[in-house]
Amino acid sequence: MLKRTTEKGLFALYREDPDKADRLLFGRRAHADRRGFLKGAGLTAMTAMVGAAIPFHRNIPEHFIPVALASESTIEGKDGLTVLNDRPVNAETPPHLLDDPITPTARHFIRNNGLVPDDMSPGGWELTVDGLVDTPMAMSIDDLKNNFEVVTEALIIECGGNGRAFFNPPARGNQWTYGAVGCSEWTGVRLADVLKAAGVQNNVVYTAHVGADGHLSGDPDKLPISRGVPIEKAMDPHNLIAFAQNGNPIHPMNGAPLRLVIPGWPGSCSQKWLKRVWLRDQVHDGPKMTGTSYRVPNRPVAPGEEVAKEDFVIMEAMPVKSLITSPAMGASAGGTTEVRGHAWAGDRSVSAVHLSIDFGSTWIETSLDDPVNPHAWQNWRANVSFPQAGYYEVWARATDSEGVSQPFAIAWNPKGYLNNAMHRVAVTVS
Ligand SMILES: Nc1nc2c(c(=O)[nH]1)N[C@H]1C(S)=C(S)[C@@H](COP(=O)(O)O)O[C@H]1N2
Ligand SMILES: [Mo]
Repeated sequence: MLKRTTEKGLFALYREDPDKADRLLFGRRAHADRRGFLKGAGLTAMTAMVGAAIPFHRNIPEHFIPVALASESTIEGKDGLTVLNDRPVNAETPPHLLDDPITPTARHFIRNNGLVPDDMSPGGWELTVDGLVDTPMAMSIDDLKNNFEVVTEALIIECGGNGRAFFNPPARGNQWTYGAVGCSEWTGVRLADVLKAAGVQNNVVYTAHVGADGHLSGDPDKLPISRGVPIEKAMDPHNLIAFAQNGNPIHPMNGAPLRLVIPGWPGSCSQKWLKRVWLRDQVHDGPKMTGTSYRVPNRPVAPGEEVAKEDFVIMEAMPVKSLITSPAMGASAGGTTEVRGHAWAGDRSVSAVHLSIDFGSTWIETSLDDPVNPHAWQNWRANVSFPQAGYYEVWARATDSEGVSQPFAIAWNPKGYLNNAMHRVAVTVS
C-alpha cells in the first residue's frame, strides 16, 4: 500500500492543493529554492516511498508524484494494475494483462468506495440474513460451507463506470479506461440457497447488502456503499456468497473474507466484505442506490444534456461488450497475427464476435468459445492477415444472444456509465 502520511489520498491532495500536498508529504515550504529543495525530511520521505535512493533527486520538480507511485501498483498481491486513486483505492488492469481465460487474482481490478476494514480474518466473521425472512440467520463462514452446497464458477464482475474515461463531455468519477472488469473463478455458496433457507416472505421486493468497509469521513455510523438487487435477480442460481477467489482466500482488496458476486449486473451490486443481506419490501435506499448513483437517463440524451433527477433509472444488466487482449495497443505485428480476447453480455450470452481491420467496412468472424459456465466471459480468437505494411486499427464487435451488437459511439449519460463502445487497438505491421 502507499504510505499513508495524510488523511487524504495522494491523488486527491495533489488535485486539490499541490502546494499543501508538497508541504504535508515532504515537510518543506512551497516554492522553495528550486535547486536542491528536496532534501532532509522531504528526500527521506520520497526515498522511503519509492524504496530506493534517488540519484537525480535535485532535478525533481515541485508538485511531483513519482510515476512509480502514481501509475504502478504497489498493492501487495496485485501485478501491473494502473492506480487511479489511493483513497479510496481504485486500480484497473491494462487490457493486454487481461489475456488469461480466467483472470488471475493479481490482475483483478479494485474498486473501493471507502476504507478497507481493519479486520478481515475469516475466523470470527459473521454473516447476518434478516429483514423480511421467516428465520433470521447469523452464520460463520464454516456454517455456510457446512450447510450449503459449495460451488465454483467463473463469474464476471465489471464496474458500471468502466470506459468512463472516453466520455465527452467528461463525466466525474474514476476515469476507468478498459480494465475495470475481470472474470475470476469464485467459490462459495449460492445466495439463492441461503435466502431460501431463511424463508423469503411474499412481500420482499429487493435485497440490501452491507459490508464492513468504513466511510471515507471516518464516521462509524456511515456506510460507503450499500446496494441491492430485485429479489428475482437475487434468486439467480449463479449469484454466490464467495469465500475463495481462484482457489485461494479472496484478496483483501477484492472483499476478503466473504463477498457477494452478482455477475452480469454493475459490479456495485457485488458487495465486498459482506456482513449482512437484508430483505426489504421496497427498493433499497442505501448509499449509492439513490440520486444519480449507478443510474442512467430513461431515454437517449445528447452529450452534455442536463437530465432531471426523476428521469434517472437504476442500472440493471450490463450491455454486450468485448475486449481485445492481444495484440496490445500499439504493438507491431507480422502479416498474419492471432487476435484474441473476451466478450460478455450481462444476463445474456454472446453469439458472435467480429473483427474489422478496415475501419468497419468488412468484418471477420472469430472463433468464439461457449462460456465455461453461465455468466463467465467467452474467449474468442482469429488469425488476421494484414494485406501490407502500415498502420491498422483492429476493432472488435460482439453481438449478444438477442442480436444486439456493440455500438461504435458511446451512448452518453451524465455519470459516465455503461460504455460498451467497440474496443479499438492500434497495430503497426512492418
Ligand atoms: N463493501 C463494498 N463492496 C463493494 C464496493 C465497495 O466499495 N465496498 N465497491 C463495489 C463496486 S462499485 C465494484 S465495481 C465492485 C468491484 O469489485 P472488485 O474491487 O473486487 O474488483 O465491488 C463492489 N462492492
Ligand atoms: Mo463499480
